[in-house]
Amino acid sequence: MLERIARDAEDPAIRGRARRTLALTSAQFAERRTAVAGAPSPSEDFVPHRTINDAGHREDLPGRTVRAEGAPATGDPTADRAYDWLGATFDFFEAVYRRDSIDGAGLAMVSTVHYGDKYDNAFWNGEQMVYGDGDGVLFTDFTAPLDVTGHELVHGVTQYTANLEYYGQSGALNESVSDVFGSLVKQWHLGHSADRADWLIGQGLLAPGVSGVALRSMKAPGTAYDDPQLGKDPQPGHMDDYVETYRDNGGVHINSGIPNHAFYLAATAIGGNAWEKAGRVWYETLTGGSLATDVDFAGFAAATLRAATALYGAEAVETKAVNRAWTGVGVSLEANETQ
Ligand code: ASN
Ligand code: ZN
Repeated sequence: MLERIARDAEDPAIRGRARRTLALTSAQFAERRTAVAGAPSPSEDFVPHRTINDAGHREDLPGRTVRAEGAPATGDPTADRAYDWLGATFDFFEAVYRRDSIDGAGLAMVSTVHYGDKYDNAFWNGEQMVYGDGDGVLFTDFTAPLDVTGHELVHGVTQYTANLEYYGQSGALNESVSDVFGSLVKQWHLGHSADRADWLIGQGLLAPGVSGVALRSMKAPGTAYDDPQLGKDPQPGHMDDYVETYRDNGGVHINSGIPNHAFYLAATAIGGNAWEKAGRVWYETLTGGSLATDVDFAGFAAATLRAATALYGAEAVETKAVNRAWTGVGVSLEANETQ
């Protein structure tokens, strides 16, 4: 993304990657446990275990606990929003995909708000969510948009499942699945079908006066903002415009526009609620265990096609929509179909 944000996020991102690697062993253990225990019966209710901490504008984690699961509202809208959005994200994964929290095994959801001084980002550090307040000039409070919380928590889901390497195309896929399910949490929460959804990530996050509508647009990558201070949204929506760069971990927040737009094309072609069919295909792809951690766009596309075929059949409209979506963003499926 932006140089400025990349700089601010550098340390936590590096720390996060190290933790992601360390967490792999426990993630595999958790998955094995889930496999042994078998799928829960549909009547079984999962319950979230949320803890909201306040860093008091320092950068020490996790900070002071201000709200534990079931406790009344704190009166701090930022802490209470973080609590509510964790709950909405938990409820989405439970209701739609029968997933019990981030790791599928009831992992406690920990968040820290008021992190740092005018900190311009939110992130998953491998263990918990962290939110800055924004500087008020470029960005407002990072707890504001539900899809930002969804995005960050899905980095946790990815860590515990496909564990996509945070570099190049697999990194852009890691970013993209966070946008896909971040957007789906919001769509589900609002009851928006694919044709009603705004397909924006971080709507409401840009400070007043910034020329833009959101951080990213899945419907029209590259159009979310164009501002003298922020620059122009650098996202491509087609392989013809793929950005080769060493910045941003090889363009993870840039080229994610391509798989983001593929998901948008698939979901809108299928119609109805995006989380039900296109979302199911992407969810099975992410969690199904068939992806290499360094999978590229073509490999991921082929995996979505296999998932769609398994779910709906080779000749189904859903499968054809997925196929056409990848073709629509210039990702070729032919070469990978036999892998
Ligand atoms: N908000 C950013 C993200 O989740 C933080 C980062 O890791 N660069 O992608
Ligand atoms: Zn991300």
